[in-house]
Amino acid sequence: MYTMSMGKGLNLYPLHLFLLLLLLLLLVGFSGSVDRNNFKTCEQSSFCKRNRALTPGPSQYAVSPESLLIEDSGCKMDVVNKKTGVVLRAELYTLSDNMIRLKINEKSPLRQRYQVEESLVGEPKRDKCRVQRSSEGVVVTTETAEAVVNFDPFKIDVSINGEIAVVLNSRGLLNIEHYRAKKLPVPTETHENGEEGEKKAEETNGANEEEKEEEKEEEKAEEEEGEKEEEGMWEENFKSHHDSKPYGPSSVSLDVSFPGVEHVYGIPEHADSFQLKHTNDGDPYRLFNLDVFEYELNNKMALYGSIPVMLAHNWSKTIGVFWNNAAETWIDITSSTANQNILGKLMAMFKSTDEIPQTDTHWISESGIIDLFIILGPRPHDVFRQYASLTGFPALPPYFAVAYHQCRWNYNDEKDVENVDRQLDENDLPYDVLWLDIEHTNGKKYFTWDTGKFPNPAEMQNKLATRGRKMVTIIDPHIKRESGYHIHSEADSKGLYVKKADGSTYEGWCWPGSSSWIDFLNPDNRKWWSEQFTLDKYEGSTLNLYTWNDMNEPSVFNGPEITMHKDAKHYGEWEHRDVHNVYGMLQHSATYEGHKMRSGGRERPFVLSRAFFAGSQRYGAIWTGDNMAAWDHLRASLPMVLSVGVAGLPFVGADVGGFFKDPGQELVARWYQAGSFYPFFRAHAHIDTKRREPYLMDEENRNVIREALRLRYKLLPYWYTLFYQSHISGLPVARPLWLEFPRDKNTYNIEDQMMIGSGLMVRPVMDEGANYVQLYLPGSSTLWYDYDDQTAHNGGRRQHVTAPLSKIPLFIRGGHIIPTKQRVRRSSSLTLDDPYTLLIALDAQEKAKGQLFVDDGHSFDYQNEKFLLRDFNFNGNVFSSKAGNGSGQLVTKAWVERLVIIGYGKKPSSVAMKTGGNTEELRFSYNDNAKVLTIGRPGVVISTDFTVTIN
Ligand code: MIG
Repeated sequence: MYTMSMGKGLNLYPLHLFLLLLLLLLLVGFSGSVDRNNFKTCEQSSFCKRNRALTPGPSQYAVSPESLLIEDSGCKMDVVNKKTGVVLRAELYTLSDNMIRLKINEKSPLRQRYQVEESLVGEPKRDKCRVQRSSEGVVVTTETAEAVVNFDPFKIDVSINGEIAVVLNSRGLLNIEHYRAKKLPVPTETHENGEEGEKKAEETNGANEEEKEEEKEEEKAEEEEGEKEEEGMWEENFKSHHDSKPYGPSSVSLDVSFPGVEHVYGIPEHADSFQLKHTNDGDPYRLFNLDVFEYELNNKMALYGSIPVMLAHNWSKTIGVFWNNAAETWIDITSSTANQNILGKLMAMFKSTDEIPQTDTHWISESGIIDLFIILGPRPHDVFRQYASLTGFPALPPYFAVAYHQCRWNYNDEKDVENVDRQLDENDLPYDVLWLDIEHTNGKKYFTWDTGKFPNPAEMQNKLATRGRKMVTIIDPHIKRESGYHIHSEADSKGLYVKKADGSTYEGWCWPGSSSWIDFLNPDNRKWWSEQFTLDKYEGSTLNLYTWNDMNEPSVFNGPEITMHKDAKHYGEWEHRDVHNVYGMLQHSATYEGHKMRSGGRERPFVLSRAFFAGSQRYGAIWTGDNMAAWDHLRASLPMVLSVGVAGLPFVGADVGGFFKDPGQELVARWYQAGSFYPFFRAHAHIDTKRREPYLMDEENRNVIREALRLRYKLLPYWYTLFYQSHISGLPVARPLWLEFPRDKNTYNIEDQMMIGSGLMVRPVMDEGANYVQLYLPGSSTLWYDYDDQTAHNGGRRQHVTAPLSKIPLFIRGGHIIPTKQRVRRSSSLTLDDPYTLLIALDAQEKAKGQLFVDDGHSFDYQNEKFLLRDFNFNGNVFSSKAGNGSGQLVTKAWVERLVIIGYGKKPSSVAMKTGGNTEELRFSYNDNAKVLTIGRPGVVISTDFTVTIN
């Protein structure tokens, strides 16, 4: 990736070019896969090393009882480190809808600690509770939840409905490295220090002789108590990079245990299994947004995005924890057996009553405060709603964004764009969006065009728009430092850039050469950024042009770990260290606001970001970055998509086809089949790869891809409805099986199958040469129908499915109604008025339910009730379509073409439709083998209430 685009539009001086080449060689190495040496291990990150070295045992922290302050919604108390005397302030609040928030900060820190607000939609709503002193501590109770605080040692047990769910600090790993004054080496000539020296000495421990003696003694005492200064506390080096750490050590850490839980999920982003693994045999999971070249699979190394959310699931409940901290974070996971005495209630659930499993986690962040949300469910659906109430419900994407995206680094010029567009059409391959990567710009100056290649960008967009199509351009956060580049001139003169530790402008290398980075932490800067998207400012843009924010970890080619120096300074004097993991989300949010702004708040944005954090779901989609055209990367995409989804961000996908390297045709075809079930469905490829647009495949593979695309397009009404449901419920769109079958233990470690909403289950073929799959049909009382031939299967068992190249193993869940549009056109917006076919899959009781959301597909008008929410219901022999709860009004021509009732037992004698006062006979056909009843042409507009009775 780094080696290739050299010379393509990089205007560099020879010396710079030489240096950059050298750097790139260093970065890439010769290995052709991730260079682990570029990234820190826990051992190389001093705060991680120090905290990981803590030994479990009773906590050295205790609450001072007289400090307890009782409030309506919780309590506050001082927590004292018994060894050092440092005093912390803990606040424990109950929040509405079954959540508890624990904040721990230093009581009077030398320097303020960063408190992350960017992730939250507002101050979380507190709930009233009962707070009572007990002999051991204090008990906070709501109707459903209870937090028992033990004063000495400090420890908190949280339970839901009488069942213990989360235990904090039971292993005594709470640790706050308080801000302290730096100890100067004992000066030899105290009084001859310059003014500065004296000042500093005063600030630390005083400068006179007596105090010096005291100081020495204190030091000695501290050392004995394990408070001695270690290497890496006051400065740290990594490879050739220096971190000046002017404020010294500042880490926070806490252990969080889940009694009765063996399965934990979440904390994306890692190229690893969906079910989280133990970390005893290597490093902890790391959360630190990084641009990792050729990332490795089965690895807990950090990647582009971070969501510090973990779900703990077992047969009886699902619990979430959200560690609201934006600094570099490491998470250890181990297991143990729980103390049976406190867990009496849990015992019954486990067969052998002697051993209760427990998952222990340890969270370590470099700076900031402990701000922990305990999300008490107890059902999976509750957890998603609760988490979204804190960090925001996912944005409702425009309809086109849910369709298929055609991307490549790069489509070279207007001719190329026209050609790709035409060939897709000629081959009957539907698509909605064509993407332009960095080469479309003039010298990697975002918001500009290479006018040689793109002389008429607006015209190009307008042409595509005649077929309902959109375009996307890439806009990265690094700004080329070139005089005369309007974005740079303004940013520079207005002081919008991130600063270095010494206050000067931060500079680094990225695609354009020497660059600076917009400081998105400053709300004014974000507003300025948003304004750059208005049509008059962004030349050559139209309302059909959308945005891709790449490299926003941020990626800095010559920075430590390819990112920004931690001692760089942001708005409010915060160090980059404090805010690293929210940086990318803030660019995402400012771009999102820019899209809103350019249409006067009418049109819904579409922005893809590579970096993300808790809250990114409010701004659009993310993708899993630079994967590889290899079968194992195809397989890895499912657990990655699921992990991001369960962390509250539903709009996610992986590069279809694989970014690096050239895939064989079978891999491309199978990847399209899997990708057509990613919530975000985009093909993408590295600039050095051969062209691989679907029309370039041989006939067999081309047909397979066409069918996968057509299936996505037919199912768009269902997908779009799922995104709407996600928008109001926080639920992911692509779901792990256990989310739908929380009590089916066989589902807990399945990661090669996904539920799409609650009605479809897919198990893509992801092995070379495979012509069958083994899959699990969950739910012992659930009926499943093969999507292609409607054969019925009982759940609660494994199933062999024959899967030649043309087959995607896909099942409809009995009891669910799937709205589809069977006519596929060139792009999704051309299908607006097309009729619906409802797939009605019956459960064992011959019942089924479903929903459909319809609006204009692009504006915010749905917020003014301009939308339809249809409730579909089938009960024995009557189907009904009614306005659902909260449905508004929408004028639409789209009508109902067909009802397909799957699993219907016998041929009927007649079928009648009733709408208003009218009754009318409907045509039907019945397939006795497949047990499918197809009812033709109800013909009513979708907004009409009607019933169909089968006799
Ligand atoms: O350092 O813009 O992940 O999708 O094609 C590489 C060029 C920069 C990385 C993105 C990739 C994109 C590429 N970018």
